[in-house]
Amino acid sequence: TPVEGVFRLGASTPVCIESSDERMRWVADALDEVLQPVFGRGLECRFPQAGEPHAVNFLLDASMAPDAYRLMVTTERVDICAGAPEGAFYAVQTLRQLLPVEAFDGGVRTVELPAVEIEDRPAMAYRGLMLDVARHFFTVDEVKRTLDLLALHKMNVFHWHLTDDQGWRLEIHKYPELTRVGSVRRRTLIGKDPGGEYDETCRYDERPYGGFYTQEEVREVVDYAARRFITVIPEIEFPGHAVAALASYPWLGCTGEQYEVRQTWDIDDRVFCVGRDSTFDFIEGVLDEVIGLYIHIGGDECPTKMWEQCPHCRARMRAEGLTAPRQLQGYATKRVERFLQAHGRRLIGWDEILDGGVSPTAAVMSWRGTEGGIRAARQGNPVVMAPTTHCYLDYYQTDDVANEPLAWGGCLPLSKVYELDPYEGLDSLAQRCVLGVQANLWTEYIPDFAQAQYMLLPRLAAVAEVGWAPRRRNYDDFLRRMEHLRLLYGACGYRYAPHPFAH
Ligand code: TNX
Repeated sequence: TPVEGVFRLGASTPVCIESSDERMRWVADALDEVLQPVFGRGLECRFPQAGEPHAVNFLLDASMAPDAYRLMVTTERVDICAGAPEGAFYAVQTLRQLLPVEAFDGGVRTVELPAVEIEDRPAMAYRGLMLDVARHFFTVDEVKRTLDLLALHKMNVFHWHLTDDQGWRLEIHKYPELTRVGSVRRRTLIGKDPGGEYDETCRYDERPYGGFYTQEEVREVVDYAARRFITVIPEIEFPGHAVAALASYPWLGCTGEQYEVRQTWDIDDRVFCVGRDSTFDFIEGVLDEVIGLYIHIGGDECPTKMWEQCPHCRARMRAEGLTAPRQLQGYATKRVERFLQAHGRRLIGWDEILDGGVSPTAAVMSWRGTEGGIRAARQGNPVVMAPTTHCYLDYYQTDDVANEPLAWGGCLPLSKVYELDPYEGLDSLAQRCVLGVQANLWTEYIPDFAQAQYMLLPRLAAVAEVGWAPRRRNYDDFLRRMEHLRLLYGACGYRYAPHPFAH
């Protein structure tokens, strides 16, 4: 609600925080970060007092939801009241959106904030982005800038796709070959993958490509995310998308033949052997070194062809009384989930984990449309909606493909992303199982961070709003508000796709 008048925020406006919660320091840091480009420095911060005139006052009120906030800007002062530090953090992001973009040029003495009363909170608890760092690698700094983007959009989950056929990107002390061998591919296909038909017309760049994160770097990223109230969910693909791991330790595959880290992008038949116990010893050893409450174990696109021919996998089927090879995936997933649960952690996987029979506790990420998510929610499993139809930001943004950088395919304009209804097809009981929504950025055709930004923005904003306010949407109003957000993108130095703004 707009109110008459403005508040003059200056470099000497004090920030007063009445709270003993340590994490309010992170909120004050966030405010500094927002104001740094405006004043060239942050504001002076005082603990623990609030209610000061001509100040930015922070207060926590435990009767509010942790992620809820009230933001009152009057001509006298700015009062931010939140249920917990995360709510206060979201208020700071809203404050950033209230700043006039001209102010971001720096060296400004005072800026005028319009007087407003805002009451706000997210409807969905999970508002995420998945970044694939396996197909193309992104540096720690680039990952941090991605987290900054999530913070700007009040999103709170970073799903980090760390392993795939084309590269293993996470240091594991117990299995050093994973990064020594598995993090580098000999060369990379140029152009669009013909889908298995690799002949002499295929061209490769003939350059080794690699990269991985040390565990220290991962801790740095997790800490950076936590200070922005973002949870990191690492993904270790199992049992499919495994070739980089098999190239590192050939005994993990059914045939044990010499594998090579993949240089092309289609689905590979060569997956983890789930007949041998040594495979489970391996994955448990890996997961022991992976941090996080939720562990994503992938589970997508896992062909059963090798299992059908493997004596160990066939013996496993007999021993477990399984009647179809696909059930081996259910067996493997449940076995890994038991291990995670015994260590106080929870499993999340792509919707294929439903096909082999899923435990009632596993969380399901629905990507092949929303059907898997609907099925899972109806049987009471926690669900995240990330369907290709609305959430695949690696797809083209217009149908003018010739004038766009090479992308996976499909056409997913901003308006379509915005249309996602994460509750469609679910009664109110099942709706409660839907934790939230997620955008996915697969990077087969996204070689660098500039292009990643171009694919993310502005479509990430649409996913963010679906998660924040799934029941209160109006595309024209969204587009109108995007005009300001795009200026903010520019002022923050982000690259974005211009299509939705070309009138
Ligand atoms: C399917 S989505 C995949 C990925 C690809 C993506 C391309 C999912 C769980 N698996 O391996 O990168 O399509 O859009």
